[in-house]
Amino acid sequence: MMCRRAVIAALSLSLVSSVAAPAQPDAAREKRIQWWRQARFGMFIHWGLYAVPAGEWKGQPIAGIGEWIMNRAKIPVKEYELLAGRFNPVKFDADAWVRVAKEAGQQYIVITSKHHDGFAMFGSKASPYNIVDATPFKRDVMKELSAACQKHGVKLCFYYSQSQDWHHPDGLGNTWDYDDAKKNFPKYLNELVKPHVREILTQYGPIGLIWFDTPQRITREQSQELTDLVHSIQPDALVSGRIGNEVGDYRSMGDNQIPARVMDYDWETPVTLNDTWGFKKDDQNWKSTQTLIRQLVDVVSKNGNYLLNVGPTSEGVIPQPSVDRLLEVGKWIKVNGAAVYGAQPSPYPYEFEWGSITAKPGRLYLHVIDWPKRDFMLYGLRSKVKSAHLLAAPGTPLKFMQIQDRTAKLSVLRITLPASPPDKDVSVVALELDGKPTVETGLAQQPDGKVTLSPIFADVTKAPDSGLSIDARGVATRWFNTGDKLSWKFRLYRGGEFRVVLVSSETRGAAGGDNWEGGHKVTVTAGGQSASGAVGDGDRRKNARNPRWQDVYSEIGRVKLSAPGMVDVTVKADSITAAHKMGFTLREVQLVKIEPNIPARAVPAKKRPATRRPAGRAKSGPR
Ligand code: JFZ
Repeated sequence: MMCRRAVIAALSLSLVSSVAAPAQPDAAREKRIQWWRQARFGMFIHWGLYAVPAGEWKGQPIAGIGEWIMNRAKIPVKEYELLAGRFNPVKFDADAWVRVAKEAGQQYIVITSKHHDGFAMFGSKASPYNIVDATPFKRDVMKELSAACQKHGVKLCFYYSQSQDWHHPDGLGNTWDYDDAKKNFPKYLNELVKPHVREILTQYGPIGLIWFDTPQRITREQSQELTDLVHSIQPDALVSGRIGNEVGDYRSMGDNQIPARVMDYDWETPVTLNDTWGFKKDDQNWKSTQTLIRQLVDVVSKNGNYLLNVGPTSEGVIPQPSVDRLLEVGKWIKVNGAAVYGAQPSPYPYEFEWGSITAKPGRLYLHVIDWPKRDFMLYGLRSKVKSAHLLAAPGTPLKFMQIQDRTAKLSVLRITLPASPPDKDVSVVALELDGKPTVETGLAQQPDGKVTLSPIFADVTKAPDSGLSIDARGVATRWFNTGDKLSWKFRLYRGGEFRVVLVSSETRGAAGGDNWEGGHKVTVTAGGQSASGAVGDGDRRKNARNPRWQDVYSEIGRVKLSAPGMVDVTVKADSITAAHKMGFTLREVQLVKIEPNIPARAVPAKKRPATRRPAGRAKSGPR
């Protein structure tokens, strides 16, 4: 029997490869994806029979995500079916749900029409195992949601589990009731999936997209057939990347995964507000509002959409902590929405520690999270800035200057900001430019002196039998081989002495579990000098962009670099500990300048005219 960890690893691997290939680039797709690119922010709703047990079975808490309880507790079909008789969401109010999404600024709703448990949350003729025929509630909640969505101008979309169906004898995933070897998967596709897909596309008006999931062993022909079926009924409906076999209209990242760079294709990340999709009564591990806004702008800055989940209760209520956070995000969006809706990715391919950048024609938006103590500085912007203001204070222009440093071949934008940020979470500076944003796109040192090198930008040299791969987050994983090597080139603007810091990362989502190992000896060579040391676990920090993962910082030495110019960096492991089969996991290499680039006094003090110095106070130091 495979242990659970291995199952999860296998699942994520298969999905990552299934979503990594190009989506179809045809004209029909270009047309149907326009609204989605404009929308940028959606609400995911996981709602089904699993909300009844809410994470507990026969008095026992069941570990893992709530909607997987049937699988995790190996609940027989006959027993699980009884939950339908107890599903009576008397407090369900479609209009109230859609109003929450609307207030939060979410432009589309993706709701589970059928999850892996096989229960249809819509009225269906294809099978009686559905909310209208099998529950005391008897209402077609999707009809009500469709009406509310049309009223409020929110796009309705459906999640549909096309491969896993733990209820149908020929669907995938249920091995405790049905013999996997005897399954007739095409029969299940023909008898249930296609009729279901036809129903959800004909009974509820225009549908924004169908969010297929976990393709598993669906073939390319089968994925294509379902995609064609969707487009034949509603040509404007998108198909998610998780239809499998690269036939979707856009790609899905792994759950809660945000890549470390701007992607040149359309993608979406589904994100949980706590640690489950379907409601679990004991899960109170809520993300902070700041994390949510930070992730939203980070995703948009990298060319993606942010699909944020709620898991309503079996009574039909969205948990209050979810509503509270969504409404706070909505307040932020009311002020800053111009930097999100229809926004294009950052012209810089890489991340900034202080926040994120989004763009529009003739505009850049700086989403500042770490409010600077002094001036805000940005390197590498070539476009001329015409004006700057905070979105929170549209009538108040900000002072700024743009200078060219000839020796460093460097353009510096310096903006004078108020002492405290207008928003406690994320404050947005809008820059009006003299045209389309143009920047130096190469990896470069930042104004704080630091250089950050992500494996996602590295040249990878692999030993012949290496399994090294860069995961969807940009973390180098499966690094077991001392013959593997990553290398980068970056532009150094200001030289000096640098700490060499390795940022290692947890490899699996489960916080605090067995998901990291250290003890490796690693050598970094930068500008011809080397630093070697061990990856230890002394300095653990939650990742600022995704607190789900902890990062482990190890300073392994120092190097001196002289500027300006291009610097080569390589990283190699001299020995790797792999007792727990994780090995060396590298999120980034940092070169941290000991003296920051910004002098203590950013703007030189003006020479005061001698005549105005108060008499009798000879307090000034040496001139
Ligand atoms: C799938 C479902 O199994 C889950 O219940 C939920 O609906 C979620 C949104 O999608 O779970 C996944 C899918 C992909 C990955 C991990 C979990 N992945 O790529 O890492």
